[in-house]
Parts: sequence; C-alpha cells; structure tokens
Amino acid sequence: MNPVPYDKSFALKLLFDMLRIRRMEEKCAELYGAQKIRGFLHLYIGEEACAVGALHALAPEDNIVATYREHGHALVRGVSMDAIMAEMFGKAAGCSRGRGGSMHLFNAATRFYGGNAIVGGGLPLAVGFALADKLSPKETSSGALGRQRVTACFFGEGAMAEGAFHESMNLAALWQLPVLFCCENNLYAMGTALARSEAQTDLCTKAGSYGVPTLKADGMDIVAVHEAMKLAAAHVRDGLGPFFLELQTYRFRAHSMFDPELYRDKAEVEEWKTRGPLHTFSARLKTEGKLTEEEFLALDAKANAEVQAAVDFAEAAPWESIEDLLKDVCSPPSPASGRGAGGEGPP
Ligand SMILES: Cc1ncc(C[n+]2csc(CCOP(=O)(O)OP(=O)(O)O)c2C)c(N)n1
Ligand SMILES: [Mg+2]
Repeated sequence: MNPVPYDKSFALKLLFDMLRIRRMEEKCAELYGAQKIRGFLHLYIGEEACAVGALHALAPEDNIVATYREHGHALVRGVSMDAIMAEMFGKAAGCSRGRGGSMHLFNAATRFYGGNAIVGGGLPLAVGFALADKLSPKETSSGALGRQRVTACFFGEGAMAEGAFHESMNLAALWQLPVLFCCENNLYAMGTALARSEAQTDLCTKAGSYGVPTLKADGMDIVAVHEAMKLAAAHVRDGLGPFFLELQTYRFRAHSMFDPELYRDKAEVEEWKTRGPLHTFSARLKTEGKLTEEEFLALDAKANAEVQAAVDFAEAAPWESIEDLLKDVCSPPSPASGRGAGGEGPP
C-alpha cells in the first residue's frame, strides 16, 4: 500500500474526525436503549471514512445535502456535537430546534441542508441548489455565469432505484449543473441487497448512462475517498458539469434500531469489519511513524470527552415551552374560526 500522502497534522485530523463520529454514535446507541433518544436512529458506524474523507475535500462555501444517516456529515461539516446531541434528545437547543431529530439535522450557517428522511429526497434539492448557483452571477468578473460552488449530495445506493435519481441526473447533465453526486454504496437498502432490486448493479454504468463522468473508490480507505473526492470536486468547481462518485462501503450496525438483520450473514459483517476505517487507518499511520499508541489514546479520550460534554449539554437543555409547541405548525384554516390549528390563521 502507498504511504499516506498527508502530513501528520492532516492525517490526525482525519483520524480524529472518524473517532468523533464513532464515539458519538456508540453513545447514541446506548442512549437509545435508555430511551433518551427516541424515534428513528440510523447509525453510520463502519462508513466514517466516506463522510470524513469526502467533506474534507470540500470548501466552506460548498453546499451539502445528505440522508437520514447523516450524523457524521453534520459533525464533520462543523455542526457542534452539542447541537447534534440536543437535536437527538428533541431539545429546543438542537440544530433543528428539536423538531427534526436524528434524521433531520440541519444547519444553514454551515450550508448543511439536511438530513432527509425520504430516500432520494435530497437529490432534487441538490440539483436545485446547483441550478441556483449556475444562474447566479459570479462575484468575479472573470468568466461565465455561475458561482464556483459545489453542491455535494450524499445518498445510498437504494436511492438509485428511485425516479428522483433519474430526474436529478438528467437535469444535472442536461443543464451541466455544478453538483457532485456521492453514492455511499453499502450494498443494502434496509434488508434488500443491491442485486435483488437492481437490474444494473454497476452503479457507475447506471449513472454514466446520462453522460456524467463517474469514479469508484474504496469507501473503507479514507485516503482513497479523499483523493477521489478532491478530483470530483475539482471537476465540478471548474464548471465541467456534474460528477458521480461511488464510495464502496459497509455499515457494521443494523439499518436502524429496529432491524433484526436476517438478510445478511454474520460472517459477512465480520469480514467487512476487518477493513474497518478506524483501525486500518490508524495501523497505517503507526507503521509510517505518524501515530503512536499514546497519541491514539489521547485522541480517543478527547473524542469521548466531547461526547460526554454533548450529552451533559443535551440533558441539561430545556424542553421547548408548551406555549411554543404550535409555532411553525401549519394546518388548513378551520371553517368555523377561519384560523389554523396554529391559531395564527393563514399567512
Ligand atoms: C421514498 C422512500 N421510500 C422508502 C423509504 C423507507 N426506507 C428508509 S431507508 C430505506 C433504504 C435506503 O437504502 P439506501 O439508500 O441504500 O441507504 P442506506 O440506508 O443503506 O444508507 C428505505 C427503503 C423511505 N424512507 N423513503
Ligand atoms: Mg444502502
């Protein structure tokens, strides 16, 4: 294997962000058992190299759109762990004011546009963002119309069976929009293996049918992800139109907290765990003299301390007041009062 092509400081940053996601989600699983976190919870454990490697290849002005398996993307993007944890608890201090929960993390300040519970739902949103950028005048006077911003859209391979995928690819390719489609192919859509639902299991062939350039990368290898994403982002940023990147990865945990996992062999899961991004990357860094065991333990302790502080913050945060519960809730006006359930009437 080639040496890690990053200096120690950047390599440790990548490792630390993967640790932050892992420790945060392990704690979320525990809190779910304790009924502190309720509703749906989809863990990203095993897939951390994808979000960390990919997001570190983007610029702060780029847009991100993700799925319901988005805790890691939000965290790496810069949404605070406190705000994420409070959102999981349903507290008003959460990044979506406690109204969204695990599947709907959102933070406009970091251009993190969700968190989307609808499979494939983020794809048309991303195309819309990219269209807006293409039609907006650049701040510089140097060239063609359009801001040089990338909209990166993360989705699972299951979304590629949705009509929204085809409509989004078509418009992005037709109008040459600055959108980076990033498919996290973890081989299963809930309990359905790719080959059980797709006639074309080569996802790059499928996406490539729209004339969009494609690339596959090993989603368990953070270096491969980061390098592929840099290339893809440069293509989009240079105004060369959309790009499709497939990250081949695997989730180590169940689809959500309600999944008995009858559709895959334990041996398969164990086999993939040997390729786990945290231990393979840290082993590589140790071999190359960029990481000592003491440094690893210190990073891990720092990640755990951040998680504990976030849990304390979420526990202590107040619930939304009862008077505010109907705020921002829309309903049709009732014929009797002419007012909606929100009590404020139609806008
Ligand atoms: C439009 C729609 N159909 C079905 C569902 C139910 N559902 C939730 S997750 C999921 C599987 C999606 O798998 P994939 O896109 O591969 O993402 P992964 O969960 O593997 O990250 C399904 C079918 C949904 N949320 N939205
Ligand atoms: Mg999947």
